[in-house]
Amino acid sequence: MEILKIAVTGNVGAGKTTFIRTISEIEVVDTERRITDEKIASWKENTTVALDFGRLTLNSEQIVHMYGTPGQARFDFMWDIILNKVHAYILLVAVHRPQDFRGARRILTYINQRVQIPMIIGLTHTDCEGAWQKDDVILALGLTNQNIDLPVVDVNAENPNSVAQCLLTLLEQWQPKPTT
Ligand SMILES: Nc1nc2c(ncn2[C@@H]2O[C@H](COP(=O)(O)OP(=O)(O)O)[C@@H](O)[C@H]2O)c(=O)[nH]1
Ligand SMILES: [Mg+2]
Repeated sequence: MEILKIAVTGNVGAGKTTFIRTISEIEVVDTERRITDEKIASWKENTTVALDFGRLTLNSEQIVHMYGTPGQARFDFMWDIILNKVHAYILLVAVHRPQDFRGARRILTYINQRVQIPMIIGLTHTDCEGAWQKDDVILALGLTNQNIDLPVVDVNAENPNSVAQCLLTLLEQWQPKPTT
């Protein structure tokens, strides 16, 4: 049995917890807590303090394990633990919140400096008011000038088909590695 470990990362509110909940066949370990940061609390009640974990059976030989990274900076140490374990990752970016693009870009740089593994960028909240167009997000994330060639797909974290499609696109880039 091969276990494909995938990190689901992105800013607070990008849709990580929803993404994992939508596709997981087990109840996601609930690590949500009420937000204590007043700025964020004005628009979001809960955040992930430790990590979300979900599981998806692909076939008789392969299972996907999904780890959602915590959004708040003081949990950064969790990142290194997760990054060292996973085989691929998904960066979710809420395209209606351009003030978060810099944070997404930082995440991208952080990961690329540490690991070379398959990745995909999932654009969430494309249905929301103020959503940026894909090409503009790609520019804002600096993907073109860093010569980073990776799939950028629209994904609605609330929609099982959309989440499955995003995972499949990621799995297409898979280079099987022995699991540890
Ligand atoms: N309209 C819309 N809402 C979304 C989408 N993706 C996630 N959400 C909602 O955005 C909110 C924040 O998502 P959450 O999973 O908590 O974000 P996290 O902080 O990254 O874990 C939740 O209310 C989700 O239901 C999307 O593509 N479109
Ligand atoms: Mg969350």
